Amino acid sequence: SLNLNNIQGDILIGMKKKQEVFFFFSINNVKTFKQRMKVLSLTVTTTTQLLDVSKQPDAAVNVAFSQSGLTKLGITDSLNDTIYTNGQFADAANLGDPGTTNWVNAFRGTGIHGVFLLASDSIALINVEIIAVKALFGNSITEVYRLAGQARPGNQAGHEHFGFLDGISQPAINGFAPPLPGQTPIDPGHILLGETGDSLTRPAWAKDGSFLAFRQLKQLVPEFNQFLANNPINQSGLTAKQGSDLLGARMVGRWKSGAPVDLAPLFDDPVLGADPQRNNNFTFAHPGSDLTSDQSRCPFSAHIRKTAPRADFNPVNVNNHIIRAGIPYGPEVSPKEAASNTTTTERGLAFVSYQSNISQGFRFLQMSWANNPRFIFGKSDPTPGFDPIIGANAGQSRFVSGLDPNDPNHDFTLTTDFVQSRGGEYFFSPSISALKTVFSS
Ligand code: N7H
Repeated sequence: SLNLNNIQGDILIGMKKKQEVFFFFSINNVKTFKQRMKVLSLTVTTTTQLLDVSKQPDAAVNVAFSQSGLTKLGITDSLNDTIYTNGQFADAANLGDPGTTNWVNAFRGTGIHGVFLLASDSIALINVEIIAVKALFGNSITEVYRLAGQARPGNQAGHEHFGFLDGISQPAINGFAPPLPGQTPIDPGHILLGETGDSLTRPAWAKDGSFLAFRQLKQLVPEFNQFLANNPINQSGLTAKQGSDLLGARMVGRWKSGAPVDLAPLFDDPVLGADPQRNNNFTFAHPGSDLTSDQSRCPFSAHIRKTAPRADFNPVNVNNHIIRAGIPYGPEVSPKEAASNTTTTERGLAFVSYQSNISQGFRFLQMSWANNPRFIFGKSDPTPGFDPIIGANAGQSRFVSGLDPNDPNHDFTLTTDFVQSRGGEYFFSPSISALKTVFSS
C-alpha cells in the first residue's frame, strides 16, 4: 500500500480548500536554500494530513521544482522525462499555443525554479504562511510570480468560470481508494513515480513524487456565453435559452450541475449531477446504439469525451490518465463585462495536473486528443473536430462537429478560443523523504 505520509497532499486528493496561492520562485543561494528546506520539509503537508480534518494545518504547503530548479540545486539525476527536462516554454508550439507573446512574462523561459502551493479556507491564513515562508528562505529565493486562485462564491463553489461543476471525474488509484461507479481504476505508478505501473528507470529518491503540469488558462466567459446565446440548438420542445444551455452542455459533455449529457441528453438533472454514485457512471455506449456513429447523447468532440474517451477507446491506455487539481482564479464577471460580451479583467483556471509521464499525461490529452480534429479515431465522421473548450489551433479558427444532435455532421467554426493559454511550467513534486534529503542539507 502507499505511504501516504510520504506523498505531498495535493497529488492524490487535491488541497480541497477555498483559497490557493501559487508562489513561483527562483533560487539565489543553494546552500542556504537547502538548509531552510530542511526546516520547511517538516511542515510540508502530507496526504495523511489532508485526509483527516483534525490533522489539517491552518494553511497547507506543498512544493515542486522545475528542471532548471533541479539543475540550480545541483541535482543531476535524470528523472527520465524529456518534456519535463526541456520545460514548458519549449513546448508551447506543441501544445497549440499561438506563440508565447500572450504568456505571462515569468513563464517565458526557464527562470522559474520552483513553486510553493499554499492552500487554506482563508486568504489571511495563506498570507501569514507566505510571510513565514519568505522569512524562512530570506534572500535565498526571489519571488518571481504569484497567482491567487479561489473557489467561486455561493452555490458556484466547485464550479469553474463558465459555470460547470468541476472535479467530478478522476481516476481511482488501486490500493488507495475503491472506485466509485464509472471511475477508472489505475495503478499508482501512472501518477506516482517508482510505484507499480511506472515502468521507467528513475532515481530511487524520485519514488512517490509526481510531475505537476501547471497552466494558467484564461477563460473568455462573456464571449463564451454570447456564442451560446447566438447559436441555440434548434430542437422541438426547447426554448432558445434551453437550446443555448444544451449547446454548452454538449461542448463540455456535462451540464452545469455536473450531470453527464450521456445520461441526461436534453435537460439538466441537478439531482443526478450531485450524486457521486451516478454522475460518473457512463461509458458513452448504449444497447442498440452504434458507438461509431451515434452522437445523439454526447458529441465525439465534447471536452470530457476528447480527454477521456471511455468505451470509445478500448482497451483504454491507462497511461493517458491524469489527476486534476486546479482552481479558478480571477474575479466574477462584472455586469459591464456581461452586458458588453467582452472580458476586461482576466479570469480563468489555474490548471494543475499530476501524472508520472508528462508526454503521456497532460501533454498527450492536449496535443494528441484535444487539438487533433481526427480524434476520436474510428468514427463514422473521420473528423470530429477540435475540443470546443480547450482545443487549440495555434490561434487559427477551429471546427467542431457533432454539437447539433439533429445534424451531427454540421461543422461549427469557432473563431474565438474561449480558453487561452497564458503559459505555465512543468514541475516535479518530490516525496517528503526526498525533500528531507536530496533537497536539504
Ligand atoms: Fe477539463 N470545463 O469547464 O469545461 N473539464 N477543463 N481539462 N477535463 C472537465 O469531470 C475545463 C482542461 C480534463 O474523466 C469538466 O471533473 C475548463 C485541460 C479531463 O470524464 C469540466 C478548462 C485538460 C477531465 C471541464 C479545462 C483537461 C476534464 C467536467 C480550462 C487536459 C475528466 C468535470 C480552462 C489537457 C474527463 C469533471 C472524464 C473534465 C472544464 C482544462 C482534461 C466542466 C474550463 C487543459 C481528463
